Amino acid sequence: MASESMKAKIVLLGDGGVGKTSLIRRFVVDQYSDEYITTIGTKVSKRSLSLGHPAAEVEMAMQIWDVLGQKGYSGVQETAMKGAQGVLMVYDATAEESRRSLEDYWMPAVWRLAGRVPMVIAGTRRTSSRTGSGQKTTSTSSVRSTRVRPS
Ligand SMILES: Nc1nc2c(ncn2[C@@H]2O[C@H](COP(=O)(O)OP(=O)(O)OP(=O)(O)O)[C@@H](O)[C@H]2O)c(=O)[nH]1
Ligand SMILES: [Mg+2]
Repeated sequence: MASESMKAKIVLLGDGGVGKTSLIRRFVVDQYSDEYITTIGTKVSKRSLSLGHPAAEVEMAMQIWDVLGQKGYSGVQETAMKGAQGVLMVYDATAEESRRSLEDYWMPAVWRLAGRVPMVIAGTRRTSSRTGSGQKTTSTSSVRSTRVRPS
């Protein structure tokens, strides 16, 4: 059993539809769905991990905040950002606008509300083949991430 325990508030941010909720669902319950239901307000999930060497193991209890990405809902987004100890910034690597949004909107908001907390940037990439009717039949994806050190 872990000898120490830590808690961390982690928040996922990025434009609407970039895949934040999908990443959380995969991480917390190991499930995926092709359906897109925008997050209404915020949703908090929990997952604990044991970190470190067996002799000095730390139990990390993560409170993972998912928030809708659509602009104009700054109230709920600000509540999610306040007190965050880590941020996963998500953008769609096939939509340049969603990457620019991280620099122009999401990062300045985090610096203002949570300070210079550690951030990881993840670019999601969608590859899907569609039938003539436009229905998605297969899809795969990958996630690329970059760590941003607080200065
Ligand atoms: N092919 C593919 N589709 C994905 C992937 N991740 C998310 N999607 C699809 O992208 C759509 C939007 O995903 P969400 O995870 O709901 O996006 P979100 O960032 O939470 O959006 P908001 O809650 O509106 O801010 C859904 O239709 C997902 O099925 C992925 O890795 N691969
Ligand atoms: Mg969502």
